Amino acid sequence: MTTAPRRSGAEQRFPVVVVGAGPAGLTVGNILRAAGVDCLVLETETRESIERRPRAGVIEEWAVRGLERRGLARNLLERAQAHTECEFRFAGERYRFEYTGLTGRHHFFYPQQFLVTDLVREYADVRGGEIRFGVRDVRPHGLDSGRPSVSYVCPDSGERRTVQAGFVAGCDGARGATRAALPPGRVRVARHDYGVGWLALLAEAPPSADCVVFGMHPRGFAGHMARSPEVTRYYLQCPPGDDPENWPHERVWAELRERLGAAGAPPLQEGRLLEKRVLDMHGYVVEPMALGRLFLAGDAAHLTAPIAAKGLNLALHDAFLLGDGLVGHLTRGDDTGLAGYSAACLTRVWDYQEFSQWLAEMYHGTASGDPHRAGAALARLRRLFDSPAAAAAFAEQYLGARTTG
Ligand code: RFL
Repeated sequence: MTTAPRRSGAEQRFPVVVVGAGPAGLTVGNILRAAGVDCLVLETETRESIERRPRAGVIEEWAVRGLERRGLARNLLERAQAHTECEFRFAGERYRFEYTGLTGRHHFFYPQQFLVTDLVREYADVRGGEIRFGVRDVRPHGLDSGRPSVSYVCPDSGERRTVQAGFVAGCDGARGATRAALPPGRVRVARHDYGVGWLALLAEAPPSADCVVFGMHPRGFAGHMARSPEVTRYYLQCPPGDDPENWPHERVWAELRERLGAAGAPPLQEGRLLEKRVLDMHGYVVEPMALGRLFLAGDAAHLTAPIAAKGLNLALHDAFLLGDGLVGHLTRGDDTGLAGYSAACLTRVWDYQEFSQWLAEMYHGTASGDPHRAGAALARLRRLFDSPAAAAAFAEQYLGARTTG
């Protein structure tokens, strides 16, 4: 067991300070606690808020197995739905795509807030990890030095506190403080803008199909994804920066009916819209994902637009490697995991970024207004159903089945 002596107040010290209690940060924290490593998780939101925040729902099988191996998938395995196929709708027809038959793998559907609830309970209530919610103005210091620290404003007293850290795990998402604290010029940030927006919707309505549905339509892409028997996520392509207020209830359902309409498709089960926000589709990758004693993980290091439902999966992949690497260093003096961390993560990150671009063109080409792009997008779609080799390649990428996590 590696536990550093701790003192109170401004001089507290932890072998690892994890910034952010999302899937990445909580998974790292859980791996550290399981190995007896002391750590502190700092989170700007309240526990109630992170346990209720709806986002992802699709988890790849290798990621579920990775959680299971670390004792973190008990509820997930009991409650998640396993999906074996998806459906494409285009040119007024429905096309089922059975990916499990091609890969032997499933997708698991489990709302992200359920996973976060499981992870925070395991970390704080079972494994005895320390976590501070509601902290403000988190600032990493001395990242490049051998003695980093993190300061934050305490929600109760309003005082700034500083904790010394052996390592800082930057797991604070796309708008966090750790990536922003990287000295300019020390890392490269590669960005991609897809030039489209998605209206992300959560409807209080049961799913309208027994699998994920993708609609490619001249009016724009539409998506349908079950979240629970009572709640369904929908997406509608829209202009980037569009105002959700431009999308009243009637317009949303009329567009969904139109874009997801196909011969023999069951009618959509409509319901109250619980969430309506516009996401501009863009991505970025920070290289390398480590600087000195700071290691970035998850959305803090790379953003994958939800086009291919990969972000949560990548966050878990990073967290497995970072957690294991920190445990190796802190308990056995083995630096291999930390030394290879960035390169090992980035292989999968770039693979998924490329797949997102490929998929984005197939989803959005039809509505691009450019007949050449529209024709090519349709050819890309048809190939999935004409060519076993193309279908197998798609299934492998869609399931993240090529590399193991
Ligand atoms: P998170 O989940 O954003 O967690 C970061 C945590 O850090 C906190 N925080 C800070 N804490 C301390 N100090 C600061 N300065 C802080 N700033 C922020 C935040 O409050 C938060 O608790 O990042 P993480 O852990 O890297 O996890 C990434 C995933 O959340 C994300 O990639 C996915 O949600 C993306 N995504 C999907 N991914 C999938 O794999 N499958 C999907 O089906 C899927 N669907 C989606 C998605 C993302 C969506 N949105 C909202 C962008 C659907 C949507 C609509």
